[in-house]
Amino acid sequence: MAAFSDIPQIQFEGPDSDNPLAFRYYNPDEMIEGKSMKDHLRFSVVYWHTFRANGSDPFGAPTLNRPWEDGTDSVENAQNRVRVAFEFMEKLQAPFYAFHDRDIAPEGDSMAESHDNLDKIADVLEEEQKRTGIKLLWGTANMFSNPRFMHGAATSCNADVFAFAAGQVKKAMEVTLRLGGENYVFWGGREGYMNLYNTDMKREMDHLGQFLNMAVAYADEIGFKGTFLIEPKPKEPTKHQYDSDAAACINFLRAYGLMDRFKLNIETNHATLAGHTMMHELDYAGAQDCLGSIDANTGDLLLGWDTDQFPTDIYLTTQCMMAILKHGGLGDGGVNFDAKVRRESIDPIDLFHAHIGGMDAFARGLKIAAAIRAEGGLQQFVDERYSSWDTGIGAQIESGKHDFNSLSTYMLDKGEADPNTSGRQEMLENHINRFI
Ligand code: XLS
Ligand code: NI
Ligand code: NI
Repeated sequence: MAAFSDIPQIQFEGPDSDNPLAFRYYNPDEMIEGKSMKDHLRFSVVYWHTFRANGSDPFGAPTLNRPWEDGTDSVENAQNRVRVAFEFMEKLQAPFYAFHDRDIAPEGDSMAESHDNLDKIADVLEEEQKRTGIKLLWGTANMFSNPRFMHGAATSCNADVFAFAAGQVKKAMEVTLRLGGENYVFWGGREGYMNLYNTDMKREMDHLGQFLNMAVAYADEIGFKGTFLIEPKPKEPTKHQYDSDAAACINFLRAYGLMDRFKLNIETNHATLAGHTMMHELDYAGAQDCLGSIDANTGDLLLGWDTDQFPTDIYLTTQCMMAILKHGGLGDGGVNFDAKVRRESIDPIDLFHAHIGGMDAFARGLKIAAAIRAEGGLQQFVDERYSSWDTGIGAQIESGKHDFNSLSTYMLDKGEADPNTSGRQEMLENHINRFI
């Protein structure tokens, strides 16, 4: 039954190891800024890509060898897959995982049958969580694959679809609670529009706000205390998604009174699709006290869609960790690898190489970011750059002691504003390179 019997548990062997099945940088118990790497990073494996992707794409058939699959959509096959998943995560030393309801259990012919299937899989998930100590980072409901959601779920033009979505999220929240999930995610898969001619945008957004408030009310009813997370993405599958980027999501949450229960789950490839860097999205969310968790992956500049590749770029992971450390860490969130192996990487062992690479890249980013912070030169530069706000007129403005009249008088008297300092961008880029 074991699917990976020839693969040992992955261990930290240090940067000089030439073993491809070892960590060079991820050393779970190593302390950084007073916290273990394991607790900083809270790595999570996604069920959908890692255990459900088969290598098919819009142009071609499945390619991936997954010998544990029996080729059916049975509950039994799904239960067996859970055991394989936990064997994998245990060998990888991944402390968390995340799922959509439809990744873990087959959808039935009715809502009742789907619920029943979910319960049968949750039984095995619960057993395996107990056996291994691996925890659920978050659960979510897939409200984008089934044709009933073609016009959206909470934003569908059809009220019955909204009702179906409510029933589905209710159940997904119950399963998440049962499995001790620390968060619950909403990614608005089709919550957007393809064309404004046929769309009542205001009505759709009001419905989404109402739906999320119902989720909060139900969480209170059943005692789910985890954080709700919205995952911004600007497009794909729809042309425009209402949760398009961090700023749009936060505006939405404020408008519908959801700020105290929701944070954001920021995904790298979604940030770049929105025309932002990941660091920007993290810093923006952090600045608004909305940084909840991250979906760690990367896109490809030459391919303009959500390619969900494993992150290996040290600059990217360093920038992520600089922003995350700056805002006090991920709390109950984690570094969730919403990433998939390429369809040409067909062997089960490729799943190990992919995750090891992502974990090492983030561990390295964490160490580099911590070293940059410890050295302090960058922060010192930023502090000095804003020092006019620390005393005199700047400090008075920040503490609310001025208005347009007093500032106008001040400047008429002074004559000119002279920000005679260099931004030193090139020097700072060189400074970062010293630590990479
Ligand atoms: C798709 C999203 C999705 C969410 C969970 O682009 O990243 O996988 O993370 O629904
Ligand atoms: Ni994601
Ligand atoms: Ni994505």
